Amino acid sequence: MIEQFKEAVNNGLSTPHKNLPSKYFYDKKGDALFVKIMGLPEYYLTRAEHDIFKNQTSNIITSLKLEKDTYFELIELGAGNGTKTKELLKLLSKEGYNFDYLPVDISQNALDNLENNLKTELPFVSVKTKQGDYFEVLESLRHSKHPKVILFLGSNIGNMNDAIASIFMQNLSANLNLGDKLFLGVDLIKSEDIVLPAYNDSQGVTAAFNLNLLDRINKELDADFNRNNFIHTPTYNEKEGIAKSYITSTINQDVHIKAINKTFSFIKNEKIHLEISRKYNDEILNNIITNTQFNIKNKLSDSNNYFANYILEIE
Ligand code: AVJ
Repeated sequence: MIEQFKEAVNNGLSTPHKNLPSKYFYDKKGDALFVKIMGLPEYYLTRAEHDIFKNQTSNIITSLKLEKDTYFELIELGAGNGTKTKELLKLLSKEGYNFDYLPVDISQNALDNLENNLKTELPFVSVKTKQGDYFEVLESLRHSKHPKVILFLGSNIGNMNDAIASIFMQNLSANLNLGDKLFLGVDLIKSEDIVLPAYNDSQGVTAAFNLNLLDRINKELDADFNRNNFIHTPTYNEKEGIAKSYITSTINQDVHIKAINKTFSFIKNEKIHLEISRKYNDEILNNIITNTQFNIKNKLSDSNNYFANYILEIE
């Protein structure tokens, strides 16, 4: 883990266009900052998807073509705290559907918290947590032959560029059987005045979330980044539909990273690219699933048409 982190930081800071991968945002501090982001007035994504789960719950069940007397596995990739999913679990359980809920996460701690919460809030739902890498878990479930519904929510796919997202969809498709469904949450392409503030909030929480990666490098790789010499400078291009986050060096400076045994120089106004947040439409999603067995069957949107949950089926 630390070796991978070291290599990613070294590679990312050794290229002419410096970059650091956003997957390393999520240490303890980063997790807490992301929870704060989800509650920000500017961060519409979480509310929009929750709107769909809360106000169109039976529509979700109908679109997934679930049947009460056919057992299925409801598998959630990257389960988080389950706020949205609980709306669906509540109705499925109330209406007597026959299913297990299988939240998959890399963090056992996140799974334990979710399991305990569900035990008290939805005691009649059968929960089987699966700790591990998404594809390891899917591979292990592959031979069960029970119908599967995969939930991949929260625009988590947005952090992948299109090439990586299509490989991800190919892997997912290869681990599923005919008739299995994917319920995919994506943020929709819309104007800059709505998207950019979601990544540049007035309280500076997103700035802190990005700059926390420098603190993490300081802590884990024994470096001397001074975060006061960097600012958060996100962009959004409506035409391509991608928000990008950068941090920009405000001065000429050198940073030494002991664990890598190397000094990195930054010139004034030089940017480090940290994250992409891809926004979608039908065409982009169709491109990404080209080499898979998935087909788009349906699409549910929130009342503002900011966010969508697509239903894809293996055909
Ligand atoms: C967790 C990938 C959905 O890109 O919107 C939030 C992460 N980054 N604010 C997103 C994030 C900055 C978020 N996802």
